[in-house]
Amino acid sequence: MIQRHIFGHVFALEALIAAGVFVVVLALLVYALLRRRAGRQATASRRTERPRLEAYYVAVLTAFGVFLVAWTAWQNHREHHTAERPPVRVDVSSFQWCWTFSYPQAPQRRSASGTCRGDDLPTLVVPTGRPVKLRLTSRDVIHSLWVPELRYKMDAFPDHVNSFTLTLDREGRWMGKCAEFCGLRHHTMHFWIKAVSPEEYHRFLQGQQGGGGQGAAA
Ligand SMILES: [Cu+2]
Repeated sequence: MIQRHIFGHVFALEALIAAGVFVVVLALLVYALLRRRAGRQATASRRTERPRLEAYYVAVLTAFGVFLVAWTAWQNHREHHTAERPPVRVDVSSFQWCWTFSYPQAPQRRSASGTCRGDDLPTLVVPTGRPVKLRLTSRDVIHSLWVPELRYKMDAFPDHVNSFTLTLDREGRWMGKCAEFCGLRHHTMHFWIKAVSPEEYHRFLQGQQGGGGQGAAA
């Protein structure tokens, strides 16, 4: 299952429900205003409580909340527990203020790296059509790996490894950022995530072995 499709669907459904709630609340507000104007002779109700109405209100809100939490958790589970081929592994290390990406399949584990200064951004290269397991950590403070277009974000903690699996179904390049304020140059912590064909990915790893390393597929 493709990650951005799953999270795209989650976002679409939640936005739809939020829009529906907004329209219903707005309609009730307009109705109340018009009704009040129409009935100028009417006196205001003195009731201070409507237990049954409030119970309905709580029940509907609870139902929406439980559904959204359960459905989102289920979609998350689907994404992270795919029974596809064994994943390709990439180690991601964040630090003030950039990223390194290491490929354990390549013997020398060289990292395609940039400095995060100006246009010199590191590139995370992944193959298309295969699950890629990213193991994410930090060398100093808390960072957060965020790829807005793919709707993916996960925090990077020092002395801890967070991992997630993503599968990209088409070739392309997307901008990633740090989503956790981490100091003076937090705003420069950008990187590219680039999906290439399995053949090109293989060549990229071979290039790593040769010691090239600096964005052979960037
Ligand atoms: Cu940051």
